[in-house]
Formats: sequence, C-alpha cells, structure tokens
Amino acid sequence: ASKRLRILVDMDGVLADFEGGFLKKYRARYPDDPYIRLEDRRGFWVSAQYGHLRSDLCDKAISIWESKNFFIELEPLPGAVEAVKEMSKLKNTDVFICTSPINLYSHCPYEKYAWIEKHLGHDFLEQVILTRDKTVVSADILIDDKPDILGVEPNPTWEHILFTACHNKHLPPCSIPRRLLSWDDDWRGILDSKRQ
Ligand code: UMP
Repeated sequence: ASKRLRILVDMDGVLADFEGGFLKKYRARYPDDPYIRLEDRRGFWVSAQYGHLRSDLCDKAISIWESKNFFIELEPLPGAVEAVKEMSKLKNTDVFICTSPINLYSHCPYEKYAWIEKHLGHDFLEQVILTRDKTVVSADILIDDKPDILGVEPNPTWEHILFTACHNKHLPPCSIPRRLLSWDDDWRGILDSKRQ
C-alpha cells in the first residue's frame, strides 16, 4: 500500500501565461515605450528588469498586473489544464494550486479563484492555496517557475521542480532543482519517482 502523494502546482508561469499576458497588455497600454522581448527576459521579477531598462518602466510594468481583468484574462499555458485535470484523477494523488497573490488585493485574489473555476471547474476551488510563503505548506512536490522559493521554513517538505519559463531557461543547470521543461515533459515520471 503506497501513501498518497501531494503535489503543489504554481499558477502564474506554470498554469497561466503571466509573461505573455503581461507583454501584450503592456505594449497595448504603453505603445511608445520600450519593452523586453520574452526571449530577452532574465530574472523572475518583470518589474526589476523593466526598471533596469528605464527607471519609470518599473511602475508602468506593475500598473499592468494591478489592473482589473489582468489575472482573469491570462491564457492557460499549453497542456496545463489537461495535465492538472489528469494529475488530479491519478490514484493516491492530491493536487493543490499554490499561488502567491499580489498585495494589492482589489482584483488579484478574486480573479485567481475565477480563473480556476473557469478553466478547471468549480470543484477545483477546494484545492486552492493562496499564500505569500510556500515554505510553510507541506507537500511532496512543488512545481514552480520561480528559481528561489524562500520563506520562514528553512527546510520545506517539498522537492521543488523548476518549471521552465522565459526568465529561467538560461540558468546554469547546477545548483538549481530538477526541471519540468513544459507540460509535454514527463511529469508522470517525476511524480512516480517520489512514490514509495
Ligand atoms: N509578480 C510581481 N512582480 C513581478 C512579477 C510577478 O509582483 O515582477 C507577482 C505576480 C504573481 C506573483 O502574483 O508575483 C508570483 O506568484 P508565484 O508565481 O510565485 O505564485
């Protein structure tokens, strides 16, 4: 008898196309300002790279994801919805969506729930974990595109699987977690490697 496997799946950059949605709305709202192509993105923080490009662009970038309808209108990443639905149907497997909302709470938390209901169904709302600190959540695996996931717990129970994104694909392979290249990659194999 094998114990149940608990998986945390991040939302922005893993299920929802935050980077693509950001760039589209940024270019529409600030057509005369410079922008960073997705292939030139480096570092998790979009606002930091835009601020480095030109200091006023940091606040302009932030204004995009602070706007109403930004999070609900994000497109699912290829294969993401299908993979999570399939993962949650596997035997002995519990899947949770673990996502950090922005601190401007007027739209983001509401729209994250609405996005999950829209794409994964009403019942999936039971699986949502909104937290700014993922280290205090216990699980076997955390699938997340952020390279450094830190918080108050120095030894999280989960193994971080780095989901490849435009901003992390150039990171050197040593010193970083195992990767999932996309939802076409072998996520079942990663899960099976953690089962007893
Ligand atoms: N975010 C920022 N600034 C950035 C990029 C992203 O505040 O430059 C926000 C968007 C998401 C959150 O709400 O950070 C990332 O959450 P996780 O993917 O770590 O769950």
